Amino acid sequence: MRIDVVTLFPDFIRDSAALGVVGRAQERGLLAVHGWNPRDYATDAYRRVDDRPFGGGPGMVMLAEPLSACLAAVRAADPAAAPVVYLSPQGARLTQAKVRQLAAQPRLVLLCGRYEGLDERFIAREVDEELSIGDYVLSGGELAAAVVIDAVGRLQEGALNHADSALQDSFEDGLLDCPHFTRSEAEGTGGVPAVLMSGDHAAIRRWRRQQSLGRTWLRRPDLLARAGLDRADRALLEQFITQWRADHPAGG
Ligand code: 9WO
Repeated sequence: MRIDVVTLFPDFIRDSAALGVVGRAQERGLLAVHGWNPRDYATDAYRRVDDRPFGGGPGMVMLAEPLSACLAAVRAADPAAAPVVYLSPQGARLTQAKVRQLAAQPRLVLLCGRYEGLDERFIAREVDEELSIGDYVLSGGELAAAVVIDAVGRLQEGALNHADSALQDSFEDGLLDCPHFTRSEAEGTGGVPAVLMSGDHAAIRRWRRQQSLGRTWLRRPDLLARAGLDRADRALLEQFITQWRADHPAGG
């Protein structure tokens, strides 16, 4: 997969996409991330990429012309069609389902705004989809683009080693992850659930599933409503809830 990012800070995008699993995906030739600076496509002597907003008020708006010229160069670099995504707080919320959909594309173009954002006419003309990573305001779209690149990049076939297979991910089945434990010199095995040291792999699988269900019930009941649990899941969750209520008496 090829991801092109239109940004005033291409170095940040390149640097963040060079780390960890996503960096390894690039080294393996599974993913190519390219940064493009609209400033390189500004035509005036000052290489302006922004101007004052119509209607007045504080701040600046990114000019359509350098963005259009930059995007034309991005499109000319590869013949494959690419959806154009603008990262902004006004977008639809990014979900794991949307990440999977984007990860299946051969190409993707991400637009990063700065200042107060992009000229609306450029958005209307060129943007296929506006996406938000959460309900907060950043100083620009780059961190959001880095999030998309990370989430999409790690899903490229062959990017993950067996150990961190995407099938084991929190959210792949609509539930939160179970707790994890490893060796501690200072604490020994204190506080580690006994089942994890039992060697009974069926029991361990059941415990982990129950913890996923229970934690989703406690922390994200909104997810649970849409998870579609079978009889076995419902029984595990009921048992978790009974235990939790016994451990947390009301008013105690
Ligand atoms: C800045 C600003 C300043 C004064 C009054 C209103 C204002 N709005 C903004 C603003 O929304 N700036 C954005 C900064 C313009 C587009 C790029 N920026 C951005 C993207 N901030 N946060 C994101 C973002 C992207 C995806 N998901 C979450 C947040």
